Amino acid sequence: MKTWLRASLLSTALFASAYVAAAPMQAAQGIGAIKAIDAQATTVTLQHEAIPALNWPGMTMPFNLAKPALAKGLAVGQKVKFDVEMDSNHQISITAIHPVK
Ligand SMILES: [Cu+2]
Repeated sequence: MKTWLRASLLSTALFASAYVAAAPMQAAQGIGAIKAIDAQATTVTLQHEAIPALNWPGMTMPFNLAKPALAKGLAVGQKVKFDVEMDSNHQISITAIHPVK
């Protein structure tokens, strides 16, 4: 009984760590247009094109900025290229964003 319990706990732990390993941070690149930048520069709203790496269609949505400094030099109406990261909790943030012609 004791051995069975230990084996069972061990396999549960192995399963849990395998699950975490199977859901690593996902990174992807996108292209979009800036629709809004909030006053604290914590989010930008982008009308983005499809992002196949994340299985996303094109849409307009707000993104968290990894840090407010990323909003420096950005303005509503600009076309931008951006990097997003999705962590294991499916929290998405922009880690880089630059205007493009
Ligand atoms: Cu989206």
